[in-house]
Amino acid sequence: MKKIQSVCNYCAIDCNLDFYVEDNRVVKTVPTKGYPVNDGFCCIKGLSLDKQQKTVKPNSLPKIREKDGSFRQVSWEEGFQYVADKLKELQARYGQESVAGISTGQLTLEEFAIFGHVMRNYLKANVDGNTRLCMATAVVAHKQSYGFDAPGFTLKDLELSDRIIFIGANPVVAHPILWGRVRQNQVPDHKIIVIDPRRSETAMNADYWYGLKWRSDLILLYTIANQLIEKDYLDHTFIEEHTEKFEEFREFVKGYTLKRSASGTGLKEEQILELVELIHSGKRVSFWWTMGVNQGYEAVRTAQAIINLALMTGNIGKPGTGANSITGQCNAMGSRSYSNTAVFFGGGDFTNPARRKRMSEVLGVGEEMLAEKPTKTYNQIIEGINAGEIKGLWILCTNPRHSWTNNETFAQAAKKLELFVVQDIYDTIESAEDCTVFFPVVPGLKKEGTYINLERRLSAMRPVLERGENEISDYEAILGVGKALGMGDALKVWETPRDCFNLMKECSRGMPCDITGVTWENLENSHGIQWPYPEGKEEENREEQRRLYGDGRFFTPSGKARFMFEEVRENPLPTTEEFPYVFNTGRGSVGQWHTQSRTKEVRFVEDVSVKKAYLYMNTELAREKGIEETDEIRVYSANGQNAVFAVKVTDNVRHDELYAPIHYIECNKLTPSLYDSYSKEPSYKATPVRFEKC
Ligand SMILES: Nc1nc2c(c(=O)[nH]1)N[C@H]1C(S)=C(S)[C@@H](COP(=O)(O)OP(=O)(O)OC[C@H]3O[C@@H](n4cnc5c(=O)[nH]c(N)nc54)[C@H](O)[C@@H]3O)O[C@H]1N2
Ligand SMILES: Nc1nc2c(c(=O)[nH]1)N[C@H]1C(S)=C(S)[C@@H](COP(=O)(O)OP(=O)(O)OC[C@H]3O[C@@H](n4cnc5c(=O)[nH]c(N)nc54)[C@H](O)[C@@H]3O)O[C@H]1N2
Ligand code: SF4
Ligand SMILES: [Mo]
Repeated sequence: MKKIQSVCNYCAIDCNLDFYVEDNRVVKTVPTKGYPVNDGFCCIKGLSLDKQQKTVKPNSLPKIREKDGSFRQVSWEEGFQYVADKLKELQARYGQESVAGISTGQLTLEEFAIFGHVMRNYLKANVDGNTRLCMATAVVAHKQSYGFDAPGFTLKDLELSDRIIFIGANPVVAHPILWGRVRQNQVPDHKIIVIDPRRSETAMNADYWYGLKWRSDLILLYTIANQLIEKDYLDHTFIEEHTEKFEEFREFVKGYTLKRSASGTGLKEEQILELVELIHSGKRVSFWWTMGVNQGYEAVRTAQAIINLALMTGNIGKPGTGANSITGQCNAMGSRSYSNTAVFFGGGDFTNPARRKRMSEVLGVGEEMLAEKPTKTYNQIIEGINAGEIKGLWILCTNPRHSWTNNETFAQAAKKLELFVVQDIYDTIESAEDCTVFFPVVPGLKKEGTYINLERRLSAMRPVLERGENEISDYEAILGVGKALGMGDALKVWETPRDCFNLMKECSRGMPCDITGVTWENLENSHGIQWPYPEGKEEENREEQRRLYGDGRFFTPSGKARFMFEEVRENPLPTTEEFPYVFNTGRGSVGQWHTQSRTKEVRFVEDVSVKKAYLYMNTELAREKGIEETDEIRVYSANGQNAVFAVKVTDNVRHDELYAPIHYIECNKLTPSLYDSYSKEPSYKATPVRFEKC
């Protein structure tokens, strides 16, 4: 029996697991003991990684759609050539930007890096990722406030904090191992505080729950700031030495009175004051936010309003503190720095001359081959397809027909494409229905590469199972198309994931996310390595759980963090008489993952999961409307669509709210085409709707 340590490629915790393998079968999965992230624990998804056996059938080959709609199976070489020729043909006919890609935060760092090289550098196409649906807000907030997309915390901070404040985050369901770390907190009199309109599973387990009105966090956070200033609950030294624009901020928040906040949030003035005192009485206050913040129309400013609170109270860079954005997908952090979409590999703007020069040296290509501007955003890509400007799309490791907001717009787009390549481990996903080419690739258990978790920790994915005939990885599929495109020398240093990793290391040299001290070999069977980890400074960075900003220096030109703020906007999509309820969406259970392509194969998850779309309705509302548990209702959205859901009755949602898990395609039929102004992340969590009993 062999033992192989690898990483779970579901959520951003990146638990490490020991797989015991016999006859090319996993016989036992044991969470790695001593691994600083999950030390001997993991959730049901990690334990069932080997249950995805129906993925790529042995001998699977690419499929190309014929004129009559049927599929023809072809060799990999033919598949690569077909896609390469078609991409070039479309660009020749309709222009360079007529082809696009949608990448992911769930592949290895090397896979989306090579995708960025082929698609963005060589073809000059637009490539966005599903991280736009998830982390784009945090990225923009970090860049503006700190000067670089660098979340500073380490998971250990959860154990050291005496005020753990979750804002729009439900780790009991979405990040169970992170919640486990909260449970290990031994600080006397520590308090867990949850801000969420819904009485989420985390709220149920907290000491304090603030059930504010949806989309009212910004008013609340500015009011808290104003109260902290009025009461002089500030860290003056930190503000003075390490921040910019505080005086403007002080003036700005004066308008955010308790009265205004109470009416805007629906909380009582005493509750807001209680929260202010909780923050002030904490010695190590940490704020943690996730999708309840990121997915809104003024999301970047909301995230920054959290950062502002940490800055003004000096709760940053010290143990147990921070304004900490929790990442969703296993390699979202990797894709943020190494996918070549918003910034160069390793960070830095596409227009920065010094960075361009350095990139061209490292990659061994002329500067003219490098991407020149950030990509068009996800919504622009889908709109571009529907407008007839984009004719070719290649998606990998994401299922937008289900997960994209207002998802019927994706269905329309898919039908318009002349080339639609879907690369996935299942050909049964909804997005593959209208594809013109399907590339079947192997799942994580059969490949190698690097992942970066939410606390900037790199970990090694190593092949657990051997591959069968014709089975290839995402990396090889992308490389294959690149070669068929005739990239020649531009790919010569990209032959294997290991080559790519070494390139990415060089790209990171001197950047905040410097990983030049990490080697492929040292990462294997290791405890993971957090960035930064520069060459020559390994000894200095020996500590296993490190945080940033301990010296109060940020990545802005002045080295100071910026207070970022803007007046609260009127809700562009408010409830109305016609659509009086708010449709909130999010994770449903620990066992279910997003669009369920993977987790529906796991027997013990599937056995206990609801088979059809459902939503939660408040007990009182159900009674008023004569609706009982399991009744079906038709929900009509302000986006013009409607869908049927079974009802679960609960006291944990507001009277004016319906909460739908995202694991059913009906959910995003109803969400709107509304985005944050800066990050372009969809506003998934508050759609005005009405309903009727079926
Ligand atoms: N089991 C499981 N785990 C997962 C995933 C999964 O699919 N399944 N997905 C992973 C991914 S990619 C991500 S991004 C994370 C997401 O992790 P989370 O963000 O924690 O999960 P969500 O359920 O999307 O949303 C969190 C909470 O935001 C609240 N919310 C809605 N509107 C508002 C608001 O206006 N203000 C506030 N303060 N809160 C609001 C919702 O009620 C919900 O409880 O989970 C990761 N983990
Ligand atoms: N209403 C609403 N919608 C949401 C959200 C919400 O909170 N509310 N959350 C959003 C968020 S945060 C996210 S992250 C997105 C997630 O949305 P998606 O990324 O679309 O969801 P997944 O189901 O994770 O899709 C991953 C796909 O990759 C495939 N796959 C798995 N492993 C591999 C591999 O090794 N190679 C390849 N090529 N394919 C593989 C899986 O089969 C699956 O089809 O959903 C977003 N949508
Ligand atoms: S899904 Fe997340 S918490 Fe669960 S085992 Fe995987 S990495 Fe760990
Ligand atoms: Mo996500």
